[in-house]
Amino acid sequence: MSQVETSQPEARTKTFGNLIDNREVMSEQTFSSRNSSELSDVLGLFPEATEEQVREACRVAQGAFKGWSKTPAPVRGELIGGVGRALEREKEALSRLATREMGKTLKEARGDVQEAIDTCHFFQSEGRRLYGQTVPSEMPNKELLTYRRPLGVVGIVTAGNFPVAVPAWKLIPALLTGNTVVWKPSEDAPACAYALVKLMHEAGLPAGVLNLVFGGGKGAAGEHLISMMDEGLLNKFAFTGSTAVGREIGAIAGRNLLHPTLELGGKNPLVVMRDADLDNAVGGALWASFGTGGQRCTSAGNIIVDAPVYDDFKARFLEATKTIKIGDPNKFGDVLYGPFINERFFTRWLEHYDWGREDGATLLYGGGRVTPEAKPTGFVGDPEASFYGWPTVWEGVTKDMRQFQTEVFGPTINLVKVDGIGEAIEAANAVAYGLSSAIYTNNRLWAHRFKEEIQAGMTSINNSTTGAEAHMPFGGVKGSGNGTRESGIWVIENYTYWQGVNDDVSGTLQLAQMDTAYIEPQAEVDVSDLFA
Ligand code: UN1
Repeated sequence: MSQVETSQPEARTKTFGNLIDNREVMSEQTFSSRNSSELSDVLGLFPEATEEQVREACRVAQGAFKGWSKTPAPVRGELIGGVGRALEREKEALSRLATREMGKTLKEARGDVQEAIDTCHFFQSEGRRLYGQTVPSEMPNKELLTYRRPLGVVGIVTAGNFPVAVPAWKLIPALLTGNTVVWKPSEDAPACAYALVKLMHEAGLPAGVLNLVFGGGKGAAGEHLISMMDEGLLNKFAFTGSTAVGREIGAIAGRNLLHPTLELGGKNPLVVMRDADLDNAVGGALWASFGTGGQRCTSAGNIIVDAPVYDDFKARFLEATKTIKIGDPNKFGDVLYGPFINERFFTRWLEHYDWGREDGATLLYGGGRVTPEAKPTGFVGDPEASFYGWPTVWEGVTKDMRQFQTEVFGPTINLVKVDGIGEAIEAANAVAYGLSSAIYTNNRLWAHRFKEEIQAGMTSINNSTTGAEAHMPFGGVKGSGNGTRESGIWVIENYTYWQGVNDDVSGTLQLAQMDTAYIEPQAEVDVSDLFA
């Protein structure tokens, strides 16, 4: 969690710099990164990069582009393999740092780091592919070829909920394909970002290829980096965060004719049909709703339950919700979720209680902030050490309600009753987002219809809305993004452009479409005449 420094920090608190041209560059203003579960624990002080420092980082990345883009792709791939090995070596330390800094459980933090390792493994060998095509020409003695070329300097801004995996989804393919980078990580996870970049530099990235600038978003380093598109210093932008900010980035990128990667919000539906294995569905729904305290972009937003099993599902789901263990994941290994990543997310989440009451939904369980006086039975530790939220369940939620439509990014879920697969799909599609989705059913036709008709970039059948594997296309439709995909082979499209090459060795001017020597057909053959 980040905090603007007001009091004098303890003398032993270390101050870190931006990493520009592989050198530590300090800024006058700093902010602190704090343990999300215990706000008195400071991890370090990080710089608020100035506009001039961000500009300098972009210029440095521009300068490093020529050398890096000319480095053979298999050599770049081997370096990425080295990053993967460094991450494997430091997996435990980095996972513990992520748990301390942003508050996810250690099991999840290990998954976060593993996703980055998987990404390195995938792209290590992609350095030996990055295939282009040889294409037949319509002319003799002429060859057609296609090449993937890097775009140039990539500006990257990421969120704090996946401090290692989601940056790696962008950094690794961007670098592998020969681009250079300026990255502004979330102010909620600067320590993880610093450690990640140090490991990437350790693997041998030449100076200036990957630059790290710290600071806030609005009016700070994030906005400065975005504005570098207008200064012509960036050739690509990649962003994970809110739909509102994504739209602004899209507009600025658009007027500069750049195609940004935008991974934005979600209000992901999880459907439970009448024939579902209810134990499996309850387990999946519980994890999708409350895992990471609901602070994944793939967390479930609405659980859409088929009428015949509604009461049964609701009873089991509530029973399971009441026993969830919550608390400081640094101290208690078996909690399902920890604190809010920051106070801002907590405050925004609290608002939805007013929406629920005003819009006429029914609160089945949960009550805002966990306090010493009011805590769920499964809460362990000191609730006042940070911002912890009750697992919250609503019912009677309908499509017109704000909490049905809006991403609340916290441990809250809505139960929505429907009748049959048609109504279930209609409800699932009735939001302005389309990131992830899930259905629990053993009816193959229903699963097939859901898969085909759901408006979402990702769909799970009999599994949670979360948990995309590192080599599958990640991204959404509608308000969840602009159609770009991260991960696997698909992401390469977003960090390269195609160059088509005509190589004419004929020694004469051969004009395509005009000089092409097509073969003239002979006289027409009438088959019935042949056998008359
Ligand atoms: C995110 O919340 O921004 O599919 C990413 C998942 C994870 C990634 C989530 N692999 O839940």
